[in-house]
Amino acid sequence: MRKFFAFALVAVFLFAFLADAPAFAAGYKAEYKLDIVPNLNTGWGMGATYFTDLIRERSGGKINIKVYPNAQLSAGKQTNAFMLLRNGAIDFACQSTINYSPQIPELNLFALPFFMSGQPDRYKALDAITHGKSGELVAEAIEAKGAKFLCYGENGFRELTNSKKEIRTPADLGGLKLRVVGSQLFLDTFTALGSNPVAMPWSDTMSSLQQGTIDGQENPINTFFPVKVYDFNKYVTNWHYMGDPTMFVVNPTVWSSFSSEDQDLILKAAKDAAAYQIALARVGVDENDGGKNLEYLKSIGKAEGVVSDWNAELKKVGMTVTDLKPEETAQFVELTKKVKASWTDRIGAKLIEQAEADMAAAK
Ligand code: X2X
Repeated sequence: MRKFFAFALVAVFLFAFLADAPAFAAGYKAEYKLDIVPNLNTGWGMGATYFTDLIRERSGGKINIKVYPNAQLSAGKQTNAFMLLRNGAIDFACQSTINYSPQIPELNLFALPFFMSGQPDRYKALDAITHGKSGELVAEAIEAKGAKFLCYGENGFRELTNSKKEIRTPADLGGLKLRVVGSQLFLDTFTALGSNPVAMPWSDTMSSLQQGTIDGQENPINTFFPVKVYDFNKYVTNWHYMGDPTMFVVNPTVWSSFSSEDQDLILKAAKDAAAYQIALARVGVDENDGGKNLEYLKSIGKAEGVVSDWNAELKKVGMTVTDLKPEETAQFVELTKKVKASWTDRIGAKLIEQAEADMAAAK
């Protein structure tokens, strides 16, 4: 009889443990929240969704993350999102360095005008930073402020659109009202170029373009195309003035709640999703990629519907596409030199020098 009770007791415990295994094992949440700024059909959104899909699949359904697009988790206030990640209102994020830059000044490095595109190959230059010592220094700065950093992804190089005229030189920008992200460096850059910048959340941009309260905006093509900027802006200038990487990050308390096997799984998924997001950001716009981004997307079964020539696509929807001559770009570079000088102390002279050394070594 005693034996029977002992056996029954063990059986009951075992059943309770197995039935409740995922939650019991580690006290995981039923669902985690992941923050992104644009909508789900942008490269940024597709990369973030792939991250959560890989984690769900590879954890056998144990770790579920929901992507919240359109800055819903920060009620549209995208430049406050870092505070929400830090205090745990947001568990995960795939965020642009621009949106966290008000709290983490080192992140302004990437937004220094013509910093990477001044190099012979802008993509090599960006990779040299994100894979180099300077990228590590930036990641340390992020962690010091209270986020677990996983890896860099990519929004893309940012191009300029407007409703008024073709932009070839700074003189063409005179007085144009351009929407920029709520970051001082952007206001400084666009003021230095002679335009009239207006800081505004991305979530308000499309309606402001429609109403004509602003004339233009700047974003990577695969972020502005899916929201049909071309309905209001007929001119696009490919000036590549800054490369905008994303960061896959986690709230540190959430991160430490995961077992070390699950941490490995999440980190690996972030790297795989970042590779996908980076390929989406580059395919059809990197004129020197020799087809390798499309090949990569094919290799992971994700090439369907991918645009392999963005300039052709932009023309198809009625946009006038302007690629700048070197002497035209040089005029923008000249006018923004003082912006770099005035931001050096805030970003850190050592960090900028390290980034320059990383880019030079990769040439
Ligand atoms: O607000 C923008 O321009 C966007 C969507 O690119 C960012 O979140 C930085």
